[in-house]
Amino acid sequence: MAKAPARIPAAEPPIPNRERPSEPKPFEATKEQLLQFYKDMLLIRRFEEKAGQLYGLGLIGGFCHLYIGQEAVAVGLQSALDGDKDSVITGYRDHGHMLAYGIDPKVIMAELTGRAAGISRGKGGSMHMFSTEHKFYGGHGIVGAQVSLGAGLAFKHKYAGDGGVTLAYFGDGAANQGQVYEAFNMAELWKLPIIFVIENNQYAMGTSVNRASSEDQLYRRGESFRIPGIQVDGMDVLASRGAAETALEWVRAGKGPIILEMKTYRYRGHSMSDPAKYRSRDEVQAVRDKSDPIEHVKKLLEAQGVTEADLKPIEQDIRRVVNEAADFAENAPEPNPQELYTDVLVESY
Ligand SMILES: Cc1ncc(C[n+]2csc(CCOP(=O)(O)OP(=O)(O)O)c2C)c(N)n1
Ligand SMILES: [Mg+2]
Repeated sequence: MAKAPARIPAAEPPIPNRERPSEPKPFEATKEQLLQFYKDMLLIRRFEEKAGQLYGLGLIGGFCHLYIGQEAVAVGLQSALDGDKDSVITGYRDHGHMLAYGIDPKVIMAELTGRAAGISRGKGGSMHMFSTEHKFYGGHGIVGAQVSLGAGLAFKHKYAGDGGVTLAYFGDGAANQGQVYEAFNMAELWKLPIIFVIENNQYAMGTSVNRASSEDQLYRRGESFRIPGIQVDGMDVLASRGAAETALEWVRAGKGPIILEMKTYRYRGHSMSDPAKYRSRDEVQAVRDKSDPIEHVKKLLEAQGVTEADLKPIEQDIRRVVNEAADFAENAPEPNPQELYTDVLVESY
């Protein structure tokens, strides 16, 4: 029989001295990079506005969660990834993450309208889009499930020794889900290469983060698991990109997981069927006026000599791309009924 230890070891001090990631710095973008951020975020904004219209016309069925207001998070973080190695997984608010990869808006919009040409062959819809080609593993409707699946993706990166890192996005509401903490524990224990990204948009459906979370500083949620966390201005694409670089450096050095709490805000309701009665219009307007991520980059561009007239053709071009995507999504054929029987059983990807 194993002998009991002679003495229970002394407890460590409440906050042990641990190595911490360095303070992230805002990304220093060239004019070209700033313009690219502007275009990428504007494309998401206009795409989502159009998706909202198509939903209103009855062309999109099921749930539809828009990403308007949160554009700087996906664009800033994903711009730092290595597209050949790194993987991404998120929840149901996923259109922006796909667009940030540069995936053709046509196949994303066609997925929303349930057409065979959609990126998940019209069978996933708004919440269940995948692109294994881009190492984008969904699109998940079960709140928090993507976090444990993300830990699995990170396990695969480590097991295969492929040098990849997983970016697993989840919301402030999902941060109270039990399986998130099981994933945290295993991820730190096995030093998995994963960045847990909490998109704190202040609300989980109609419940504000302060009403639902005893610790509302969500970047601290990894403390009991020895996972460091950083709080980031998620309305600032340069801060987002800078934080991604710090996090990637930590994870790629084999130090295990890290948490990024991205403070952001969604302008629209939780989904298209939410009348948003739990907050005032003034609250939303105040954020738009003060912290809009696209206006922010526009100001930075203006400071570099880019004028309203220079930006106009960009806006027109984006509107054209989005309108073409909408036309395509409206006119493309629906899947053949036989497709009900494909992609059902496990296959290798
Ligand atoms: C396990 C589970 N519980 C409840 C729901 C219903 N539900 C859908 S979204 C949501 C709120 C999640 O909020 P948050 O994580 O903050 O993400 P956000 O919608 O703000 O992006 C809830 C409770 C669900 N889909 N899955
Ligand atoms: Mg939320």
